[in-house]
Amino acid sequence: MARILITSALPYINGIKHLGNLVGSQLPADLYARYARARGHEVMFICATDEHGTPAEIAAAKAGQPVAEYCAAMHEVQGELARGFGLSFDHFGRSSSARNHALTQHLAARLGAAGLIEEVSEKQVYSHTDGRFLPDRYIEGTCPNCGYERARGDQCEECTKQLDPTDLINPRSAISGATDLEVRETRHLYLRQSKLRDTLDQWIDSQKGWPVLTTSIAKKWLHDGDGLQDRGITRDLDWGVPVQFEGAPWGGMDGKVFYVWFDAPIEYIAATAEWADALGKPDSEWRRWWRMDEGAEDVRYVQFMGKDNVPFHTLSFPATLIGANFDGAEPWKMVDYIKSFNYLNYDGGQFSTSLGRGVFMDQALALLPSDYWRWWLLSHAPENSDSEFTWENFQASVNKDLADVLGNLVSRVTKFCRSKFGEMVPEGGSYGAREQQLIDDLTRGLTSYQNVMDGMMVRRSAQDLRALWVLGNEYLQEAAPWSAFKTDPEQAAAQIRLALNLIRFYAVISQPFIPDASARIMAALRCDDWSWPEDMAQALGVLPAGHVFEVPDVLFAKITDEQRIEWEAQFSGKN
Ligand code: B3M
Ligand code: ZN
Repeated sequence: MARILITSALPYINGIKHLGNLVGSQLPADLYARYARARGHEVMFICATDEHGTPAEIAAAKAGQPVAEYCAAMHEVQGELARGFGLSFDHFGRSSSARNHALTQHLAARLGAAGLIEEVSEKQVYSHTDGRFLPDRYIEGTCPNCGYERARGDQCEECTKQLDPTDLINPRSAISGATDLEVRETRHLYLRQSKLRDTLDQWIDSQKGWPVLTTSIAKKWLHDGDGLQDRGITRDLDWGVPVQFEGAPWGGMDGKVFYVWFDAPIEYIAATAEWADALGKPDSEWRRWWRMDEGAEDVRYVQFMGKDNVPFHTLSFPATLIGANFDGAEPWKMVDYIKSFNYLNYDGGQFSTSLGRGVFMDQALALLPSDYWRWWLLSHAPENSDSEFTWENFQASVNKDLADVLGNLVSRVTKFCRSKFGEMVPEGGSYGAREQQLIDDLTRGLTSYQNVMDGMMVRRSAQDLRALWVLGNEYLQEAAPWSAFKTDPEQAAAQIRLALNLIRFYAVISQPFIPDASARIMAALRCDDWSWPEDMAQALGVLPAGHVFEVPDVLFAKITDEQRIEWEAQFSGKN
């Protein structure tokens, strides 16, 4: 048994997320968390809403609400949707929490003490039309690195380069489109990341087996051009963690807040403290996950995120933690493995919040149970390249994998048993060579499934799981208890006893992917033995002869052509 700390990138507070956001971090993180728990590991799975920065302010203004109220309400909405999708966070925190304010200020002060903070008088873009400074994302323009015309002031989505707003060519306000921008002088704190370049480089080199997508992005920003740039970590905004606080090693920073990307990853730690607070646990309980000197040496820390978030997690956040430990007094737990994802596209284009194109989390749950979406999204996760959602593909995958392969097996076996033996695991007969072969095949298949799940290979895991379901179907096809029953009812009884146990086995191993369906199967089987199969023959004997069950309702309804056509039109973003 190991201790595994899992964080998902924090969804921005400014609206309901689409399925592309979900599959890029929260959902695969949940898959891994559920699996790790099922294998008996001690897991801490943390997520939170990322609530600071201009996007929150703008969204609140649009909604006509004070920003704090807007964030509180939207946090509830996002939390409810997360529950709807079965995301099993140990805590879903808020980056605006008192814990995060305190920890962000503390770490900034430590960086100051380390000589890693510089006060810089810098030029900021002020918009006359909007009557405010325009930080980061609220300036758009052409990327100086790749020429992409809709790059944001903090990062180019196209080439992932981190930018400063004043780097943009032909800048305009993303709020109003105004181009009457003026550059004004203002003082800010900079994190001197460049001083940590060699340390970060060595740290990345010492990581074993990171995905190429992760290391290539990190290495690019360490070595390209002038190498790692110092970054402004404060902004002229009202909403956020105040830069001026009691005991701050700097003065004259009133009215400024920390940059959202400085405080957001710190919330991974703060949210764990929020978890302890919510349960009335002492600080030592969260610190044993995060402090190497207080129990975290044996923790394995895994982060999940979309590729655009990788530079912040391989460079900026590690720089904060390494810098804060300059004198060896605060050894914070650093990430051990970063699982990053490409983008999910929607039917020949991109998901678009502004155009209402694609399926958003609330809409998805209104259409179909969450397991349908979980299964499709995870089995088509954009791992090695971008992937694409189409309704045709979704329909095929739900109807074939879930309804035909798994659902049909469950229904056929339980109904047949009810009609011939009653709702009770039948006794009599014995297992022969075909059953032994099934056990051997399942043993091999399970080992492979476990290996790819351990390695967080999401698509391969879905394939392996499906292959295990197929083995059961093949067995039933060949054994054909429905015909065996006519000539040899004892034989059929043994086959059905095995098949009922097989269904329980499937519920247990499928739970990380489709938790609701698994729970329904287990409830119908009147079984609460969720123990992970260690020995296949034993796992297929958990339900003894005489054990009473019920035939479950239809597990997965097929998606009809009419539904598919209707949904295609509904979500095209054209109306
Ligand atoms: N809020 C994700 C995004 O919207 C960003 C992640 C923060 S993780 C600390 O790009
Ligand atoms: Zn670019």
